[in-house]
Amino acid sequence: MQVHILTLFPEMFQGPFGESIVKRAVDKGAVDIQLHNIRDYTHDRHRTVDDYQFGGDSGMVMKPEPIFEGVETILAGITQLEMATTRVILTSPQGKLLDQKMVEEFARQRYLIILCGHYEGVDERVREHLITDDVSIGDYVLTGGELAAMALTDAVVRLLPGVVGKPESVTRDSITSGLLQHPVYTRPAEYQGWAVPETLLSGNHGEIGRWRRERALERTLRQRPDLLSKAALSVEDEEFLEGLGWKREG
Ligand code: 6GU
Repeated sequence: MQVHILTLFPEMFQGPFGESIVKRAVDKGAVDIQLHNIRDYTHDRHRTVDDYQFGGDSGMVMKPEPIFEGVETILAGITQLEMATTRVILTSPQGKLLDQKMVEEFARQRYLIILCGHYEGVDERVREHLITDDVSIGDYVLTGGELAAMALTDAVVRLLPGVVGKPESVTRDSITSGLLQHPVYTRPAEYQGWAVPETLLSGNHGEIGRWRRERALERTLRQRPDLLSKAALSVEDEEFLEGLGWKREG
């Protein structure tokens, strides 16, 4: 997969992409991440990327010309057929909330172009005529779309074939299954007088499985009850949750 990121601050990406799993994925050739400075697509002496907004109001707006030129330059290296399927993603607080389903969809593409929004926003003609997906990573405001682009890229890269060791560590993890992850423990079996739950040391895989499922259900109910309506729940799961005061919808 090729990920092209258009940003005013390409240096911000060096840290997160230069370490750990993303770095390994790049080194292995599972992903090719290319950073493009939007300022390189300006032609005036001051390399202007923003301007005042029509209609007044404070706050600068990202100009359309460098963004169109940047995206078009990237697209010039992509065949016609693939161009039609290339996603051009804008990171902005006005975007659709990113979730694992969207991440999985992005991970199936051959090319992603991510435009990092800034200032008060980007000229609406960019959104109308260039962007295929407008994405936010949560209901809070960041100083720019770079951190969101990093989060999105990281989540996509870990799904690419061969990047995370075992396929089940990707499919069985939190959220993918529709529930939050159960608690996990490692050695020592007792630390400062706090013991690891006995069931986990029992060697009884049936009981361990049930313990994990129940803890995942319990935790999801406490922290993210909204996830339960979409999770695949068995009759036993529902009975367990009802014992904790949960009520089925509808
Ligand atoms: Cl994508 N951009 C900004 N500026 N703030 C955000 C965001 C994006 N997602 C959540 N907050």
